[in-house]
Amino acid sequence: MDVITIGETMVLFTPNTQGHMRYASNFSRRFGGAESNVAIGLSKLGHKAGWISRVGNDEFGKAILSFLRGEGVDVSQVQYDDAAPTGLYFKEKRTVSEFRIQYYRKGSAASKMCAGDINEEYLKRAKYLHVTGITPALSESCYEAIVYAIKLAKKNGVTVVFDPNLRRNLWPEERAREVLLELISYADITLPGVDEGEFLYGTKDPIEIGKGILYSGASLAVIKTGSKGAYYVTEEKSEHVPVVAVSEVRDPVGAGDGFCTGFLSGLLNGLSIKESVARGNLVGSVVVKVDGDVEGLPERSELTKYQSHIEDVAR
Ligand code: KDG
Repeated sequence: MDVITIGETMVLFTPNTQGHMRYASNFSRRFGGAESNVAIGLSKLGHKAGWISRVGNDEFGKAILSFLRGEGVDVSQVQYDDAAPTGLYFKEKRTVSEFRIQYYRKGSAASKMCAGDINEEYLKRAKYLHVTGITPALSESCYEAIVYAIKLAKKNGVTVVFDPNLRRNLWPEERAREVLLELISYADITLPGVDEGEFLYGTKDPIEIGKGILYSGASLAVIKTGSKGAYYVTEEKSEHVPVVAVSEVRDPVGAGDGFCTGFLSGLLNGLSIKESVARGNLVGSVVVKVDGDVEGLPERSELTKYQSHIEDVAR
């Protein structure tokens, strides 16, 4: 296994029309979850990814499992929860460029995850453990599961990659800051967006954010600045890696997961940190051109095409 990740995947409904969702009568059904987005992206790029979670023992839970399985993600550690439903989320497109997210996930099956769901034998087969700040926001038992998984990873020499993925609607600010900083102190690599960095370190300067992360013990920080690319910071070096501007952003949700996918793919393929960040930038920029959280994630054969910025018509 290359990467194992833990988190909630929800059924995602997007109105087929723009404007207030109260007027929408037709919706498209998709799937979304930061961690499984990364697992799917890695699988599409030819890596082996496993996803640990719970889904409801309901039609939506079954649909999510089939979808992830179909994308080649190992779902052997996903459990059906008989007592709680699969979480849902709605992505309202208020205007061409303004999105609003509405969750229906309180008390969901995934929020019932606990440390007992983490199997050490499974986890130690991975090169990387990928976790985000969303899962600990779901419940106390999810928080405990994440801390336990990180401890097992560290004990077994599995590199811990942490994406803070701040979701303000899921928990109080103070608790979010405390937990995210705690998890950063355990992680080997942390990948915040610059706004998350500001939330945690009180500065918008990517290098200062990176230094704050290294100070808590990480060996690498990568700070995403959206259309301006990303910065990486290590003890030896810090560098800006630009991204090619995207002409039309259809859906920005999932860009960070796309970045993480490309970045981890680069590391797994033995690329340098700079080249891996560049692959992260590339995948992130491809994802936003397509509606949906995962639909734009490229296959390996498409990477070269996108690298050369070839906009073609395949016939
Ligand atoms: O990063 C994209 C995610 O935000 C989306 O897929 C849904 O996991 C999700 C969340 O909690 O917002």
